[in-house]
Amino acid sequence: MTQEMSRARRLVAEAGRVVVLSGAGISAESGVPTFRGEGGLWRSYRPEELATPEAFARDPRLVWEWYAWRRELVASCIPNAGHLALARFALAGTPTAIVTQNVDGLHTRAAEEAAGTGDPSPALPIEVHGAIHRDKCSGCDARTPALPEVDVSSPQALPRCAECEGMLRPDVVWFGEALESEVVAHAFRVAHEADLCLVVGTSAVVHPAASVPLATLQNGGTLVEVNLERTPLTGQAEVTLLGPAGELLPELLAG
Ligand code: BJW
Ligand code: ZN
Repeated sequence: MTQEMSRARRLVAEAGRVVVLSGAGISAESGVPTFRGEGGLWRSYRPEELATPEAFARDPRLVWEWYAWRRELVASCIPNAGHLALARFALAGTPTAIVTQNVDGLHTRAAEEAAGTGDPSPALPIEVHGAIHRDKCSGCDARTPALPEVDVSSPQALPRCAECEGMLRPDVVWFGEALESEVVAHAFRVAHEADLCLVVGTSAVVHPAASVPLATLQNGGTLVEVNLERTPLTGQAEVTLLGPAGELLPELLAG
């Protein structure tokens, strides 16, 4: 075991309350592409073409096509050893909150798998950027489970709300949109209460999510980071473990 890993394990063991901030990197080993960097989702699509309300207003068919592709991709993926290690840790005793920027639902599936027939709720994530498996009406904001299939053959065929006929869209947070105020307040509250923030697989450039670890720091807590590379938070982390989350998290969190 490396010295860094021993130090990080000691910080975890001594923590009274833990908050986790996860990003796309934790799901990379499940086969979900990340957003930025090598093989990132947006290498072939510019974010402003797809993940903004303006893009949806301009070309809803293109945006739906991208999300339909991602829904199908995510449905074929399963939680990896990193998701499961976090879920088992959250269920094991130390009060832990998992804040995720991911919309893929893999933390939830890991919580259910780890809990078996027990209660998964201590390991259920706070999803600050929404969920890809839900739709939201752009007219009345009603949320519904995602339709099994979206007909993207023409703008006229795109799904509409059963209540108000408004355009349905994926229930995710696009650039320039406000995060749900209660959800974001919950994320900052648990980060403020934690004495250790474990930051996993995020480039830490998208705000306000990237500021969640700062709430732990401001209250005297410490950061441990797990990533393939350094990020804007690395300078403030007590320990940065460089490597794949699916390998490092089981070693870090095993009792
Ligand atoms: C591994 C690994 C392995 C790989 N193991 N590691 C302050 C300063 C500057 C700008 C702003 C600011 N505050 C707000 C803004 C504007 C903007 C913003 O942050 N812009 C910056 C990019 C400059 N923020 C917003 O617009 C937000 N809204 C807002 O602020 O509203 C204000 C408002 C108030 C009132 C009224 C109206 C408005 C909204 C942000 C929404 C972000 N949405 C997306 C899309 C979600 C839907 C979808 O999935 O389609 O969220 S963008 C995308 O980025 C997605 C992600 O959740 C998010 C973060 O990405 P993440 O997870 O970090 O992924 P990557 O790819 O960047 O990084 C992966 C990392 O993993 C890398 O570091 C790898 O090394 C690592 N890795 N494999 C371990 N195996
Ligand atoms: Zn509606």
